[in-house]
Amino acid sequence: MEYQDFIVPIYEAVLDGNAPAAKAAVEVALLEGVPVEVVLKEGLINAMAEVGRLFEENEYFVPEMLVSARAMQSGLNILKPLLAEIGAPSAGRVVIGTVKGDLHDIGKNLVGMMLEGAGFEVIDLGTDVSPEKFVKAAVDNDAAIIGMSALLTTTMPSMGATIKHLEEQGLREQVKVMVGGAPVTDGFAEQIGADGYSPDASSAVRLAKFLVEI
Ligand code: B12
Repeated sequence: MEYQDFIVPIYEAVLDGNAPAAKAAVEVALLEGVPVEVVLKEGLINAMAEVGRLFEENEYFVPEMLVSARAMQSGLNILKPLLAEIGAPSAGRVVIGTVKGDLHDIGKNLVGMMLEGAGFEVIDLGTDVSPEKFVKAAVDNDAAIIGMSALLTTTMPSMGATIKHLEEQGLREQVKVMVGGAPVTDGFAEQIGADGYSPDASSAVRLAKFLVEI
C-alpha cells in the first residue's frame, strides 16, 4: 500500500470531526511506517486547511470547526512526542490567551487549535491573562507572536496594556501581536498598535503566517 492509503483516513476523520477515528488512523499510519512529518502535513494540516476553507465558504460553521479541531488535536497528541524527538521544524511559537478579567475561551481555543493544525507551536496561557504574564511567557518561550482574545468591551483595553508593556520592556520589535474576539475590530487593532486583527480562526492562521513571513 502507498502512504496515501493511510493518509486519506486521517484526512477524512478530521473533516468528519471524528476524534477516535483520527487517533486510530494516525496510529495505523505510524505503525505502517508513514513518516511522522507526512502524517502531520498531509494528514492533519491539510485536513485543517480544508476545514478552514469550508468555514470561509459557509459550508462549515463554528460547531463543525470545533469538532474537526478536536479530532485534529487527538491525532496531534500522538505525534507531539515524536515530533519533539525528530526536531521537526515548527512554523513558529505563538503565545495565546484571553486577556485579564475575561473568561471567554471558546474562540481563543479554536484559534489555538487551528494554529497548531497549521504547524505552529502554541503556548496557551488560558484565560484572565495579565499583560505581564503575556510578555513573560513570550520571552520565556522565545515566541514570535502574542495572540490575545477579548470578548468583553470592558477587557479590550488590556490588549493595549500588553502592547505598552512590551514596549516598556524594549521587546516590541521582537514580538508580533495579533488580536481578536467578537468586539475587536481592525480599527481598534490599529489604534492600540497591534500588528494584525482577524475576525475568525481560519483567517487567524493566514494572519499568523503573514506575520512570521511563511
Ligand atoms: C459563551 C459565552 C459566555 C460563556 C463563556 C464560556 C467560555 N468558556 O468561553 C460564559 C457563560 C462563562 C459567559 C460569561 C459572561 N459573558 Co459572555 N458570552 C458568551 C457568548 C454567548 C458566546 C461567545 C463565544 O464563545 N462565541 C463563539 C466563538 C467561536 O466566537 P469568538 O469568541 O468571537 O471567537 C472567534 C473570533 O472572534 C476570533 N477570535 C477570538 N479570539 C481571537 C484571538 C485572536 C488572536 C484572533 C486573531 C482571533 C480571535 O476567532 C474565533 C473563532 O472563529 C457571547 C455572545 C457572542 N455572540 O459573542 C457572550 C458575550 C461575549 N458575553 C457577554 C457578557 C456580558 C458576559 C458576562 C459579563 C455575563 C455576566 N453578567 O456574568 C460574563 C463575563 C465573564 C467573564 N469575566 O469573562 C456579552 C459581552 C458584552 C460586551 N459588549 O462586553 C456577550 C457579547 C453577550 C451579550 N450579547 O451580551 N459568556
